[in-house]
Amino acid sequence: MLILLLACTEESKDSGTVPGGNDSADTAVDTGLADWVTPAEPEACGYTAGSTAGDGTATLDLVASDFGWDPGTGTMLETGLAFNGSVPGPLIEANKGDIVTVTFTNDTDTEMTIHWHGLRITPEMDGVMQMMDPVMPGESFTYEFVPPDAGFYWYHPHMSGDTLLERGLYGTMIIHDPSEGRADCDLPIVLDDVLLDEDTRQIAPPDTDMMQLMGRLGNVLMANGRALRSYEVSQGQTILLRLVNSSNARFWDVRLEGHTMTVVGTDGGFIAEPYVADHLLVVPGERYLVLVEATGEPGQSYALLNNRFQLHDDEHSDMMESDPMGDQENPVFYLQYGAEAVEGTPWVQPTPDIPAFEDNIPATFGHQWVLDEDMMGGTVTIDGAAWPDVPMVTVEGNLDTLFEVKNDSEMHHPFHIHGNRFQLLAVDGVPVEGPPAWKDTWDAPPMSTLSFASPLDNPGEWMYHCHILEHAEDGMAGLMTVEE
Ligand SMILES: [Cu+2]
Repeated sequence: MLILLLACTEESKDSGTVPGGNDSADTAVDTGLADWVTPAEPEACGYTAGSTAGDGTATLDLVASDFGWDPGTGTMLETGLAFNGSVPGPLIEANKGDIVTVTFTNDTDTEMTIHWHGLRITPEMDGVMQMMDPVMPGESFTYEFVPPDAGFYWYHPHMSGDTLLERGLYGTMIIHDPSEGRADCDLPIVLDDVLLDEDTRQIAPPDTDMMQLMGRLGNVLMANGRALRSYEVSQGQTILLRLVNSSNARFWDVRLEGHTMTVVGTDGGFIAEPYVADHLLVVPGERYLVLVEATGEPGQSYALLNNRFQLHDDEHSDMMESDPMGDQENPVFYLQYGAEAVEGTPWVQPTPDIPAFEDNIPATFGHQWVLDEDMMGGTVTIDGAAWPDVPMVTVEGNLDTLFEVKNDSEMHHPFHIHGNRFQLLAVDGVPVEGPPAWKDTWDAPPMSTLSFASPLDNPGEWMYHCHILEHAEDGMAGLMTVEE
């Protein structure tokens, strides 16, 4: 590890891409690289449902292609990619139980599969390379699936994820429950960062082994593919923020200036008992549904602010980490209040019946995954190996089952399991607070053990992996067979 540390220090000194704070005193906006970024014109926020056909189907053509996009610097990204010419790609909306048909065409020069993150669908349609051939450049593949659960999900390529998501390939999905209420402003927000070369303002090439081991932190923070967006709201409205973290490695720790954030849902949809959060940690791949009552002053704007999160434990953080955004709180996007107050639509919280495992810990133990770093090899491992050598985990299906993730490394890892839904029960044996909630992605803190449970009601062969995309590409991934 000493060699790697030295390499890291050297890199930080030599690299021009690590500004070490903002020395431009006259910039209006205090971001790590504020002088690069121009705030966007305010855009409308409304209730967006409407693309469902209403006949039990939702159909979409999805084309990945080269697409130059502007993250807010005024410079188009030459190596940019997009679905249907927008970053994020099109919002896919359907009702739970609908037949969703997505005809995907790959107009890039990179083979890929598309993964529907969080959906409990069939393994054949899950979009991982173990279950399907990659869609080659110039070819198409039709995904067809039936989302069983209402919630907020997202889609992205599952091969070369570390480079393809960075370049712009991701999009969101809302699966509605027709009985659910609506917010005046229903706002899906993809939290992402991108690492730009300081001189060219183009996507910096993934360079060092250290970046691969640490995960790539960007120097521009974006909401929906652009820095410093602003959304028009009015005092009195209800706002539903649907947050998803598509970053390669950044853990977002966000709060909303001047407003109360009430968590009304998680990865697997709405929860029965909302709770207030002063700030919210959103790890790569994770989602939160946050209700905000628009109590701000007419004419004012309020920022969603992101705080630095240390990916390493205290002892190793200073040595290991260099966050180009610096240590300060950075604005991500703004809520811009109009001049008039309005009478908003009262929020009606859905009341899903989520069985609480915390009161009923399963007697069946499935598996304990062990996450670690192979310091000599400079890589990350699960169960002592890297993909494809991680041993297969086989568990009985349709049986309440307890699992553990034991993180023996000095770094946080966001752990994601495909195909089934889980409840986090405890960290180091201490029960987690809060109402029962369905999750497919969690933070595994350094030197800690997570306990979680699932009914395992979706059989098949499923991937699990760290959602730091560099780690996933480096082999921090395995397969679990959930038997019929
Ligand atoms: Cu990891």
